[in-house]
Amino acid sequence: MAAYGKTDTMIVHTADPLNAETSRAALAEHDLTPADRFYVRNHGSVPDTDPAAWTLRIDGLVEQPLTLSLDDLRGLQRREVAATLQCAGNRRSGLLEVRDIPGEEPWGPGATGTATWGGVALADVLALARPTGTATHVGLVGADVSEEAEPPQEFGGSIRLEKALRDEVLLAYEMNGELLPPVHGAPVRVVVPGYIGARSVKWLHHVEVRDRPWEGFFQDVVYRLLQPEQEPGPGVGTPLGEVALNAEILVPDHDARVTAGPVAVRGYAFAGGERHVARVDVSADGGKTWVEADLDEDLGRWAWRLWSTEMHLDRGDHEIVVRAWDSAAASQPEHPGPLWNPKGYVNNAWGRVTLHVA
Ligand SMILES: Nc1nc2c(c(=O)[nH]1)N[C@H]1C(S)=C(S)[C@@H](COP(=O)(O)O)O[C@H]1N2
Ligand SMILES: [Mo]
Repeated sequence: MAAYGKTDTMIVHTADPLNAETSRAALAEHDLTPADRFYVRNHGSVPDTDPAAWTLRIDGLVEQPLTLSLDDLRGLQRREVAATLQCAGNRRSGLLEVRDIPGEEPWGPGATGTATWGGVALADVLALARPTGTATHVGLVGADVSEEAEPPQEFGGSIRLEKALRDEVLLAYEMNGELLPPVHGAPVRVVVPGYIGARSVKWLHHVEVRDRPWEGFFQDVVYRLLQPEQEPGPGVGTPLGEVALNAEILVPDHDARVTAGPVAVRGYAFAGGERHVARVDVSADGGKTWVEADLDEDLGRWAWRLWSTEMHLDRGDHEIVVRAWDSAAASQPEHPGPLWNPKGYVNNAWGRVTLHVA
């Protein structure tokens, strides 16, 4: 872990490629997740990328194909966005309790984190290349080769041109005011605020402007929502994009022992796409009655809201649940049962922890 600059409180799912999530306690400590505890989701080994030799190729449906160096990129206007990244497999463990999901890791609620990202707008780079009138999608390709893919290939994906032209979508070379760490995609990664983490391609080296979505494995086969009876295959299911409203309890930890009386409860809520978190409720009686939690400082429209409240708990075992509401007055499903899907994505059922109160 230390080799990747991570604290030893990370929960490691696989060592190579490194896949590790932040513990609930570590996630609750900061509105902006420090890089040393930010989750890592890798489909291949971290590639060697020498910043001095790095180039970014922009081609496809553009009038002016380009190759940019890191200095070229740094010469463009610097922008900064506070944005939450969240893996589509965040909280998969809740779906695994419903039914097995072979071949997928049991991520808990820590496959998410929030950082400030510094870099240039993808829109500013596209403006130099000038997409043609037939362009509708922007392909994003990383330098890591994934052996999990069929056939093995570089990690890639795409977003619609409309999203790519919005100024929140960054080619980031900084994370929380420091140089982007190698394991998070140095020298340059994409950050697509409001979208599943998979679209925020790390170790970016190629941007391909297209008239259709990316046809690589990580967009066309996986990171798609399947019906329970469907099997993954090219074009099967619905591609995932915007993150669904979700919330989780971080403190106290699941299965914690706490003292009867006032108990501080804290967690996160995140609304993807254009929506924001409007309200967070916590219940100690399975949702019969709810207490409205206090929201932490608003870090901007692309970031989660941490929240906290105090609950008075008597002795005994209690289940505490949380649900959020977004700016469209939508809330979350109570149980993960109906959400089960063969790859285990998008568990946005109520957050839950069991507490032993003595
Ligand atoms: N090149 C590349 N980019 C990638 C990935 C990857 O394996 N390779 N994983 C994606 C997934 S699934 C997620 S959730 C985020 C995780 O970003 P992080 O490791 O910086 O937290 O990166 C995305 N970008
Ligand atoms: Mo992910």
